[in-house]
Amino acid sequence: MAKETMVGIVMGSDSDLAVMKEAASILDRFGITYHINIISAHRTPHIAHRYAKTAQKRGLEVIIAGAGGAAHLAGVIASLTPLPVIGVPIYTEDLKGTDSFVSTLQMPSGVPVATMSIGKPGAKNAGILAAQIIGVKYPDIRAKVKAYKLVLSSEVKKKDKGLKRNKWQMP
Ligand code: RP5
Repeated sequence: MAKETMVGIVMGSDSDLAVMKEAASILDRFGITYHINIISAHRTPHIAHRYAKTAQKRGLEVIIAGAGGAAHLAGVIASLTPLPVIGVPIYTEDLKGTDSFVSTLQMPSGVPVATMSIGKPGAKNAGILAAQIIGVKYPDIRAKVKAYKLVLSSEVKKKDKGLKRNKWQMP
């Protein structure tokens, strides 16, 4: 059975919350406990440092970090903890999130950040990836991830059946 508060979700601003909630929702679905914090790599660097340095001791197993623009939060945290860090690039008006994406993705050799796609799909996938990482150790969570994948596949099959009457369906 999984233990308490295994995932830390952090984001650079409350303006990221609508996106990062997707990670929280999917963790809820898997019954994985998490804490959410707003911590900025640029506006509160000392707190980001403390958060990362104490994360493992506080029992976290995975960290999900979302930020937009010059999105350094995931990278800074990854540089200070041995825990796996999953980065979520937040969509931005000016550069459509490509700024966030490249800032999160292009880490130097030696400091990986598992970078997701931009925005809500990325945040949701971050939650799923966190569950998959944790599932290596906890069979109950692994089973929930497997069940989730089955639901995804049955939804697609159902949609395919819905095409039956259309002439372009594969015979
Ligand atoms: C980043 O700057 C945050 O992650 C957010 O995506 C972006 C804008 O922040 P606010 O100006 O809305 O606080 O650090």
